[in-house]
Amino acid sequence: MKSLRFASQQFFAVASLALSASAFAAGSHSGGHAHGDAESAIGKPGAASKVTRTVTVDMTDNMRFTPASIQVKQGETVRFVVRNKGKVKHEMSLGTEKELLEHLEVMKKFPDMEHDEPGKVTLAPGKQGEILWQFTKAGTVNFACLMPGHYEAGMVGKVGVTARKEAAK
Ligand SMILES: [Cu+2]
Repeated sequence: MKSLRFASQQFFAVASLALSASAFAAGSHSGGHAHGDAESAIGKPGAASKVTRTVTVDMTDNMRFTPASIQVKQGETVRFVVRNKGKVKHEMSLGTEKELLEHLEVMKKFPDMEHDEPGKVTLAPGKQGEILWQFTKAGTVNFACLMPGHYEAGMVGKVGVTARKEAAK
């Protein structure tokens, strides 16, 4: 019990570091715990009523996402229908490259740890899940599978977010 508690404290220490980094990047301070609905550097959890597009993403044991490159417009809310077509567990995690790498380190230390985050779905073989996400900032949002060894094997992808034309000022 003691070691488990230590492990989770470590985990949250690392996780909150990552969180405060993204809160800083977004120019806001959400006060620490949990992403909630807070907007981060990569956008925010989407509302089902605002979905403008559905993108189906397949995950396979050759460590690939299909498609691995997705183009959206700034402001768009996307429903990702994520399907694990493989025989091992996979996940799709949205994040900045920095966030994903930090997360990867945590996963290496605590491979069995699963935690719910809106920009992420972990799926057993044959399962299907969803991520609803609104891309509020132009640029690139990365995604990856952070199961041990998968990121390293190239299980990554990118969402390109095209800037919305500025309304007349
Ligand atoms: Cu994977």
